[in-house]
Amino acid sequence: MTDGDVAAAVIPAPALIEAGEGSFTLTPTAVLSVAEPALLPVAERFRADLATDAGVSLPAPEVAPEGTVGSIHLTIGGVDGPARPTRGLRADGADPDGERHEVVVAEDGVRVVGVTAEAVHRGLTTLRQLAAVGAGTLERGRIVDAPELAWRGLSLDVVRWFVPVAEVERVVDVLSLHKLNVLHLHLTDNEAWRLEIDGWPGLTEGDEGAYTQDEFRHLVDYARERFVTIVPEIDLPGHTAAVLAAHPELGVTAPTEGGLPLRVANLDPDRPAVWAFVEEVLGQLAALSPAPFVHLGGDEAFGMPTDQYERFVDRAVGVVRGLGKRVVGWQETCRAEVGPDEVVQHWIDVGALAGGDAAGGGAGDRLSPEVLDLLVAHFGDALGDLDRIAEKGALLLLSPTTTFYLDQPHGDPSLDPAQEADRSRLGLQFYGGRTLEQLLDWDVAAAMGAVPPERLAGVEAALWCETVECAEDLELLLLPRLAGVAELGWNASAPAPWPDHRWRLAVQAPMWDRAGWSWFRAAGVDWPETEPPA
Ligand code: TNX
Repeated sequence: MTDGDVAAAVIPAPALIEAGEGSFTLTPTAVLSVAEPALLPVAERFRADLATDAGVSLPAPEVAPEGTVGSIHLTIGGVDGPARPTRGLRADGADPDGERHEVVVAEDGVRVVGVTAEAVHRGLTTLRQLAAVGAGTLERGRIVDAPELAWRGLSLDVVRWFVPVAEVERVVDVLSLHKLNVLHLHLTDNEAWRLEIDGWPGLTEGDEGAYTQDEFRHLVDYARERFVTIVPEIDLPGHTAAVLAAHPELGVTAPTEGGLPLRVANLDPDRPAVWAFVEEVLGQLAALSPAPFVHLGGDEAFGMPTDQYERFVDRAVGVVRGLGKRVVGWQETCRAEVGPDEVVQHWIDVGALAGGDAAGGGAGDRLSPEVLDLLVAHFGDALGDLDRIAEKGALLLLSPTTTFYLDQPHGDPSLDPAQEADRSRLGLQFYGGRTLEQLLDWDVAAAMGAVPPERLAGVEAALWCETVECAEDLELLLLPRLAGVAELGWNASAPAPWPDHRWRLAVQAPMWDRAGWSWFRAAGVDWPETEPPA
């Protein structure tokens, strides 16, 4: 099968595609059947999605006895191949090899087999995309697929712009459509605190929004139904100006240095009241969130003496462990006592910051020497962090800015003049632009430095919302780049080449329109109709 065939029009690109002859058309009289009741919710989800994606209404799913195969039949069972096993860490603690599935489109119907209910859902996601592209008609053939990396996520800043619950749901929908499986919610920062904590009303008072604990539970359930795990982050000990505004006795704030937005706002580990606060917050969060991981932040504790920072992180890690959870922390936490149980999220591209890289150019070109000195002084330590992670045997989550930061401005011009105006406003201009093609140009092995392959948890994109003012802004930064991120996680060692990905984006775009998402019409892709690459 060539990439010109409709069966290949799937993002991320499947591991194995075998073409058949002819096609099968989904009609309202098709029977949607499941081999066991556990698959009914998965089938219901598919039915609802398909109505939006392809305008096809299937009847309600039914449990069919062994041997009675409906037009679309779903089973949990063994799947042979592709040879590559999924590696990495699951954010929900499940077996990494639980997403393997097979989709067979034959003359008389469709069969989806997955090793778990989640794997069946991933196969049905392939089917959604194919049905949307073919307007309900599926090319015959067989797809066998599994992701290369187990943790494939998005870190979403809900602080700088308060992302309403309904918009978080839409982000989950976009993640699920691209087979991404983690939504990391950055819930607290200098500007605000976005989760209500019982007994601490001052944290959220006066802000334009915060999630109630019930809303948080709702989001966890909404995401779980779409096989996305929510990992919550409380950013400590830096980035805590919102805490210190309400409770100045807990730490130290200082004016911004050198005209840079490097805010000093740190909780002080040597004040006993800090630990009453941290234990209460993390205790409530651990009770609220079913995920085995809690993200402790740990980034950019500007102005905090190193020994104090390490003391803080060590004790906070102990608090999380004591609550029966495991820790994720931003890169800087690898300088404290993290070990094989902890996940360290690597983000600082020192090379790109100071000198620039071949593809994107560096921030160094756009900063004054004084400012650059300040940054290099703070971020200089970052050069040794991959070695520290390797030495300590911690797990590595890859989010290097140059590839995974979706708050970089779009590097491509837009075909839509209104979006071309948005482009100069959206994303931090500091970074320079990144094109869709540059995004795909990534070497996972190089990004890991000395960390051995078996310690790689996975990848996460990050969307920081300093420049976001509405849902449309957020979606314009997200799409279509998130589709590229999905490609890098699913096929980390061998992502689809740009001409293939570019074609897939173009054929998928009408589906985004049907869902009502805003997306960036990057020049260089032939939206929305295109000829397959030669
Ligand atoms: C650094 S990345 C931050 C965020 C900013 C971001 C802007 C990280 C762990 N911290 O607070 O929003 O840069 O790209």
